[in-house]
Parts: sequence; structure tokens; C-alpha cells
Amino acid sequence: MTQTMRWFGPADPVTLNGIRQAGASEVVTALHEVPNGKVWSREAIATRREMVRAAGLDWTVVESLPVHEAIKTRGPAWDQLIETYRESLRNLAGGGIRVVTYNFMPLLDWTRTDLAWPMPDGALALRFELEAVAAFDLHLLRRPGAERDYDEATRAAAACRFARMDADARRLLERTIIAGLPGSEESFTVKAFHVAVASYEGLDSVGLRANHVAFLEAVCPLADELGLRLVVHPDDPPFPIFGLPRVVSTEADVAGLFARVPNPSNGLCMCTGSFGVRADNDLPGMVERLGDRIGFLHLRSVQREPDGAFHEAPHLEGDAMMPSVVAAIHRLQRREGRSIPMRPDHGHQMLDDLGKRTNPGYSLLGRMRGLAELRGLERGIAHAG
Ligand code: DNO
Repeated sequence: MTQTMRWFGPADPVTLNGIRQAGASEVVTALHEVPNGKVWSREAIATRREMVRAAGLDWTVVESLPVHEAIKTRGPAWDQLIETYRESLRNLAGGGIRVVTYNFMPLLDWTRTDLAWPMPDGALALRFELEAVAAFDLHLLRRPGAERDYDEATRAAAACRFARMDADARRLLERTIIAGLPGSEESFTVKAFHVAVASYEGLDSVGLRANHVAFLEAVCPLADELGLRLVVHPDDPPFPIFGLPRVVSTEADVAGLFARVPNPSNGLCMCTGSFGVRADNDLPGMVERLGDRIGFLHLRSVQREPDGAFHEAPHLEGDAMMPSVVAAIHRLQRREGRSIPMRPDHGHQMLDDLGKRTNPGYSLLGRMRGLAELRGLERGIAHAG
């Protein structure tokens, strides 16, 4: 695997040199300062790549070139936004980028309910509890029709939980869920979130899937020509949330996408953490079967808990069966004669990072531990033959 780490650009408290010392050879990054829906210029791409190269690293994978909400909903600005996207792809390919990551999740990108959940060793992990989402949805957001989306036990637990929370706890939960985690393209207040959710009214999973296919049909022929791979990041968590459809949650979802848009540029960012929340996603089998479509790897492991909750375990623990996943990746790379870019996804906040300002999930030391473990695992598998 080509070892990379995510870097949020010059504003990231983690330095390029820190990433280099962690042993990565590349960063994956984005022009986070360019508003969603605007072109990434050749000059800005070249300047950022130069900055990365000057630090002894490279940048060949973008995470992410955001897909505007009006593309996901097929709103009136669709044509213009597609043209903008295509222009950015041209500029990226001209600037040496090979892989472009995106997602097709309505409004919210990745979502958690607790960003500092203490592990037994004192490190802090990211966690998701459906009950906390329900407490927010039913009692803070008060989304019309929300009660239909939770079973009776979850509704009751959410009501008790909400009653126990003071104003600070309520505000923290609200911020955690809708203010936008690192790399998310959107950030909302409760009021704005109401309006945004309403803009999806009437769009079900069939409609969203059709819009996803329309997007790919509009950009993949160009990406093929440019020699780019467009890789879709799966839904995190991999099920509908706040009544919004999610259509990239399972192997069948992505296989359907590849069947409908067979262009070689139509690819996958295989995120074992996102897919791994569902016990019905067989991760090593997915690597095996989706093989040549995989253009980028996010490796992390979640520990599933009862009642739809999960937290992020150390990279080699939890439910992902990482040794089997990496063994499948090793076979895939050997079969196809390529090295797939990988990043250790997220990491615990630990050691000296505990007192620091960090991007949740993206502090250096936890990810450095993850990268070291994954690198060792791959080396061991390769050595064993
Ligand atoms: C979270 C990330 C996601 C990912 C986007 C891709 O940690 O994996 O935010 O970058 O979904 O567009």
C-alpha cells in the first residue's frame, strides 16, 4: 500500500514534517478554502502541490472534491455545477492528481455523537449512539415525522436521556452532530438544518440513486479521458439519518453503481470503518470482489455496540478483522501489480495530543500508531508469502 495521511492544509495543527516523520510518503488533501461549487484553479492546485513536495511528500489523492447539494438533489443549478466540477477535474489531472474522492451523502458527511469517549487506557475515541441522534432529532430539532424513524424503545430511551441533559450538554450534542466534523463541507445551526432537510423532501433512495448515476454519467467520461479515478466514499454511518436517504452503504449499493456506470473511472474509496458498522458488510470479501474498482483505502475498525451504537477501536482491534482485510488487499495488489493509496483513518486522541487543539479523529499520534500497525501488518503478510 502507498502510505498516506490526511492533511487539512496550512491551517492543520499537524505539520507536513510530522506526517513525514510518521512514515507516510504522501498526504491526501483538498483546497478546503475554495467554497463548494467553485472551480479549483490550476494555480492553486500547483501551489499546494509544491508546498507538499517541498516537505518531501507528494499529493496525488484528493479528499474531497465536494459534490454540491444541488447536484445531489438535481436542483436548477445542476448544469453549471457539473461544468464547474469538470473544470476542476481537468485542472487536477493537469496538476498530477490521480485519484479524486467524493461522497454522495445528503447534507451531512460523517456523523458522530461523542468526540471524546474515554477508552480504558485513557485515550479518547469517537463514538456514535443512535439514542443520542434520536434525542437530538426528537427533542432539539423536533423534525416533523421524526418519531416514525425510531422504534419505541429508542424513543423512550431518547426522552429519558434528553431530560437528564443540562443546557451545556444539549448544546454540545447539537454542535457535535450538525456543526460539521473535519473535512465536512457543510455546517448548520438548528434553524438552517431544518431548511436544509426540507430541501430533500420528496427525494427518496430511488431518486437519490438516480441523481448519483446522472452525476457519474456526466463526469466519468471526462475522468476516463483524463486518466483519473473518481472514488466514492461510503455513507458514515451506513444507514439513513434524519429521514435523509443514504445510498452508498452496502456492497450491493456500490456493485449496482458500477453496473449502471461501468466507466473505468467510476471507483470506490474502500472505507472499512464506514462499511464495517454493518455486520452484513463482509469487508475482506468486498475487497476481493470489488477489487479493480478500489482506488483508495481508508483503514480503521469500529467496535459495534448494542442498540445501533459503535465506537472507533484501535486499528487492529474491533470488528473489522483487519488482518483478513489487509491480506485481501495484498492479494489484490499482487494480482493487479499496483500499490493502492491507503490512509490510517481516524485515530484516538492520545499521549501528548490529549492536551492539544486537534481535529477530532485527526490528531497525529493516534494515526501514527494506526499507520505503524497497518504497515507492520502488511509487511508481515507480504513476508509470509
Ligand atoms: C471522515 C472522512 C469523510 C470523507 C468524505 C469523502 O473522516 O472519511 O469526511 O472524507 O466523506 O468525501
